[in-house]
Amino acid sequence: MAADKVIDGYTITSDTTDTATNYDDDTSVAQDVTFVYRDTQAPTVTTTKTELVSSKDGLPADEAAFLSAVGYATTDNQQYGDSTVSTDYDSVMNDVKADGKAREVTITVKDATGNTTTKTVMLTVVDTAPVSQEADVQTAQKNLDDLVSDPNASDADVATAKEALEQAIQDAQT
Ligand SMILES: [Ca+2]
Repeated sequence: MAADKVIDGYTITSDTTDTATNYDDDTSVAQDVTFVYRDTQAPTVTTTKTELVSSKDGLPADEAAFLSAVGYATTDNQQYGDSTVSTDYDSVMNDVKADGKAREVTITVKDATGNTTTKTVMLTVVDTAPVSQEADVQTAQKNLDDLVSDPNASDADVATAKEALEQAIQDAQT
């Protein structure tokens, strides 16, 4: 049998700590069997938000704040070793701040074996310049940004707050 060959139709589930299990039905020919623990199951990654909408000033300050704001969670089957999470939030945030265009932030989770799962969250900003000092704009901006840090803010509430801010900006400019 070829090394590491997967046998179609077979799934071995083992909960044993035996060190001397005998798989040899022919005592005249020794059979050496090596068990290799190989986790092939990638982690799960979930977020409560698929899009994070914010004013430029209301963007989460760092990766940890971003992950909290989008309700990030992960699970994995592996009992030995922890999964690690990384994102490109910092660079994406800087790009979005620079030109105001929405971009995807990619969240990557890698388990201890190296299996990875990614999930993206759209990062969308509303630029309040050049009317950011107008009272109505500031009020609408605060209403939107208060929802940024709430991972359970509903899409409908965020959409309403975004539209209200865009309207306040438009009104201030005319
Ligand atoms: Ca795993």
